[in-house]
Amino acid sequence: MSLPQRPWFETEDYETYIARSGFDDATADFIRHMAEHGYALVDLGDEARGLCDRASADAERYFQRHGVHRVQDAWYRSQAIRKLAAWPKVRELLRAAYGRDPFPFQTLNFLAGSQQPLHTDTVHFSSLPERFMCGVWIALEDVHDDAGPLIYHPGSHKLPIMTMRDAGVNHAPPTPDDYVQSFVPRFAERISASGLPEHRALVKKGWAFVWAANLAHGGAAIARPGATRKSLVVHCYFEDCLYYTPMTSDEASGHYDLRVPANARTGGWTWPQRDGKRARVRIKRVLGKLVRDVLRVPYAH
Ligand SMILES: O=C(O)CCC(=O)C(=O)O
Repeated sequence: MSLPQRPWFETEDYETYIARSGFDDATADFIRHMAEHGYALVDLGDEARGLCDRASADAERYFQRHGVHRVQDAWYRSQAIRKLAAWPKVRELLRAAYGRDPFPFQTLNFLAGSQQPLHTDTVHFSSLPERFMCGVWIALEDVHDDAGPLIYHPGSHKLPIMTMRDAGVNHAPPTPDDYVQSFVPRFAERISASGLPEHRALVKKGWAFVWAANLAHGGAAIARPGATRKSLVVHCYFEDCLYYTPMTSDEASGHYDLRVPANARTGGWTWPQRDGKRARVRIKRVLGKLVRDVLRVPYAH
């Protein structure tokens, strides 16, 4: 059977897909929630809950050593983080909702709320076909309202994807400053104009909040100084796609800065390909990947 060109839950006939696939009720509910709201909550179960403290302790070493609140790709050195990133129940649900097999390509551990401005992941990581990317946000402790929870706008995944060009950046390639000065304010205006209300994710330890690539989300302000909000964000791509970085691409002129994403489940990489045909990737990207793969050092910042 050929792979879908759009995630199943983002198509108009997802009910027909659910009916013909014979999913159990929990899977069907997950797909419906993703379709209607752009996110869904999943209880990862007691075994995963048991891993949360180990995952926090493993990340803590980097927080302390570098005096930071965020570490990227700690899965390279932590079995607990890697196991949570590749949790089989999440893989099954995502495969059902998207119609393609997912793989975790990046992890981020946070000690405290990120206070990140509202954004979608489509501007940071994208794919061809589009929308085959998602975030799996795992609470490593219960999240409290004053600790800067994740904020999100249910239904915003149905809005058109906003690119840097849509945000008024007309030179290529765009820069991180363009993101801060143009994308962030324009995107906030768009979400405010949509009238979609803001929600706060008070997620319990061992639960995952899964978001669609185009769901508007960010981090609320921390109201209690010193409050922790230990979490693990897992970014996933899906099989047989081209993976690229929109910020250093120029989609309008057909230039895609292709990536070779890591695969935290296998420990290796996933080469970008489409319809079974492997893509050509800039040598700079491949060398960067090789170095990263040999060193396998998490990045604390
Ligand atoms: O955890 C947060 O506050 C936001 C995380 C986030 O936006 C992301 O990883 O894409």
